[in-house]
Amino acid sequence: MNNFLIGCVGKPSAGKSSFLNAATDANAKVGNYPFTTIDPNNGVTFYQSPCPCKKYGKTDVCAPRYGKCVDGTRFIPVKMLDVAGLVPGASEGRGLGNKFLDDLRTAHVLLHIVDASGQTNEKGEGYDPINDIQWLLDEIHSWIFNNLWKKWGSIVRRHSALKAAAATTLQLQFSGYGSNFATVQKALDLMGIKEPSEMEKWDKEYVGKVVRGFMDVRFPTVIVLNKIDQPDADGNILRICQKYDPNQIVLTSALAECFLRKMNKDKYIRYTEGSEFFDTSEDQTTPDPDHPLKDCDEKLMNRLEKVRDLVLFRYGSTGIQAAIKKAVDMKGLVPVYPVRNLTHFSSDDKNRGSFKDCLLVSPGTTVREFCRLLSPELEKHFLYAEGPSGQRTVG
Ligand SMILES: Nc1nc2c(ncn2[C@@H]2O[C@H](COP(=O)(O)OP(=O)(O)O)[C@@H](O)[C@H]2O)c(=O)[nH]1
Ligand SMILES: [Mg+2]
Repeated sequence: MNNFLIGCVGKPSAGKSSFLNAATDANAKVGNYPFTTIDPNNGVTFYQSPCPCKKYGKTDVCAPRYGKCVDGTRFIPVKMLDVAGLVPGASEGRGLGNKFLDDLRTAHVLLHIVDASGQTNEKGEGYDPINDIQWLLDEIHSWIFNNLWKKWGSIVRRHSALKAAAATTLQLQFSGYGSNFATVQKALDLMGIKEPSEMEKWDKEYVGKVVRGFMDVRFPTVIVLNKIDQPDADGNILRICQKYDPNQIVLTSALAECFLRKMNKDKYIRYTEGSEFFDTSEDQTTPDPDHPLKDCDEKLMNRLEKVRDLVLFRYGSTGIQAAIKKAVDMKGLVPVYPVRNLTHFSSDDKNRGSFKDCLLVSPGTTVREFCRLLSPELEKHFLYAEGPSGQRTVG
């Protein structure tokens, strides 16, 4: 199954837990997923992608083993983690510093949840959320940089003695942050650092820059501006979008999504995750006998209208699905559907159900590597793979 893990980080009260609730399917039988432990900080969310069942006319027999397929849209399960405990000074061991850092190193992409309304800070006062983005970068940077810099002398001596490549030397130091050689090499390439790297000449400032370059590759981050339903959010959003790359930013209301999901579950409305609309019983011109809706009282109607006006109408959705999509897209992951039979697109020899499995993989993953992800046994006997139009791939 997908090992990809999205980590929610941010200041206390920014809305991390709410986001996790809003994004994860509380109704799903969590134990059904091979990778979940049932604890409040973990969840399974879904990346939505067009399912190949539509293209190949198999919608009626599409049978995902995990996740679901709704009218040709595949909901691919992705793990999510609430990386709680980051407080200012965490890198110096304050708050839940170490637990936070342990969690952080398991995540592949970060969602930085920011309270865009700037309602409260640690001291319970209003504050400017624009500083939060730099603050998170600084916290992670201090953590990695301080560990590296205190050993820098001996790192460089060893490096020179072994005449090692910079990527080899740095990967030894960075492996604890869940990095691999390719990650470090990519960071060095992006910074234009070539061999011989002359690491001996790097000063404190330059090492700091290298750490920053490494962070960009190792911890791609989506900036999630949360609490857009709050009146003070507008101005802050505008300023943050001017300062940072808008492509990195998603606007959300975790609270609105939690509310809409609950109303949908309790059958007051019909609402699909990610949608711009929902229907109440009043909106349904012809009631759907399969999904009868209860009538909303005035108080409920007012709350729903508010969500419609302040969130859905203004921003097009609650943004939760958009944030998940951005996180997966930021890593460039692509869904791959392994099947045993190219007529039925089934996974067993009795042709029961199509497109059972789906894995998100990095571009450039070879078919052989993909086999290893499916099972080491399969890789041992690997000869070639065949695509839907009969093309064969051997490596
Ligand atoms: N108005 C509004 N409040 C929110 C939103 N998301 C979270 N909150 C509230 O912010 C507070 C802190 O949320 P929580 O998820 O516990 O934050 P965490 O400390 O980052 O996990 C709670 O009172 C939430 O109800 C949102 O989108 N809009
Ligand atoms: Mg929390």
